[in-house]
Amino acid sequence: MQATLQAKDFKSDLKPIWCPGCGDFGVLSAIQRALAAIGRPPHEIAFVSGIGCSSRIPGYTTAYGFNTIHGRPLPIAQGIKLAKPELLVLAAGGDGDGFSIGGGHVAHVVRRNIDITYIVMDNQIYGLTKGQLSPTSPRGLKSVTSPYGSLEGPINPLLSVLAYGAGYVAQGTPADMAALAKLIEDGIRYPGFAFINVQSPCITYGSVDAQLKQQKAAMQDLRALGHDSSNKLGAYALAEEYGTKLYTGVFYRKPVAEPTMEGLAAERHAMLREKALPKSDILKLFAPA
Ligand SMILES: Cc1ncc(C[n+]2csc(CCOP(=O)(O)OP(=O)(O)O)c2C)c(N)n1
Ligand code: SF4
Repeated sequence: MQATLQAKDFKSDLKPIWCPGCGDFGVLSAIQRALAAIGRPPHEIAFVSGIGCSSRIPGYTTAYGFNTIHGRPLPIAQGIKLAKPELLVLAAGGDGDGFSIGGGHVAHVVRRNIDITYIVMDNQIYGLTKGQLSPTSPRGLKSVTSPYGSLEGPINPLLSVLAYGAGYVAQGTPADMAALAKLIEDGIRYPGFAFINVQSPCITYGSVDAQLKQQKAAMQDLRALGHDSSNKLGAYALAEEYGTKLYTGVFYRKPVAEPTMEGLAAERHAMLREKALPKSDILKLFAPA
């Protein structure tokens, strides 16, 4: 029998090179705790990321990791899950990775409902490339690419993923690591695509109002507010407040999960296998009439 796993079993020997105080340290610990609670050994987990400070995260775990190209963790994670449905597949990255260059992939992973848990470390800035505007930066933000304040409004990741039809949409922060670990665990247990937006502060280039101390004061737990996570319209209304209020918890959890694409694909393969010609007869298809 498998010995009980602990968070330290998911900690690799690599020392994170994030700036001291970066929110991603807390996200890493929360993921390690969640994986220990799930209890699948590291070799049964594929952890895919894009490029960015946040996307270094798989390397700091003992799971199989794939640091792909900027904006491409979701297509690669989908391919892995379809090829090896028995694996637990996680995808992670930054807000730029997920909602700017990679934004076009989100709708499609949602509509396919592939059983992947996608964690976005949303620091509202490009951290790795030294502080350019990101798609979730607030309007007016002064950055190296917007020295007089940005003219653009942010996209709303919670609202867009809800509108695409995701079955599990949550938000957390490393300011409450135990709650974040629980959200990640729930997302992994949800049988379908799960999205967790994490307000993970960039202490070097990010806004001073979004640091852990300010988050601790601002966060409001959705359950404590009486939100019923099966109420989709209620979830939309709360998600509208992205950027103004820091709601944490599950915005929406589909009460009855829909079939996953890897499940449907397995059924289709079984059906086609029944009708398939024996290998020895395949060449007969090309025989002249
Ligand atoms: C195709 C491509 N375009 C641009 C880049 C440069 N680049 C690397 S990381 C990054 C953005 C990082 O921001 P984010 O995804 O929000 O992650 P963070 O570093 O803030 O965690 C960019 C633009 C790249 N590596 N590849
Ligand atoms: S630049 Fe920002 S996001 Fe990157 S490691 Fe430093 S604090 Fe974290």
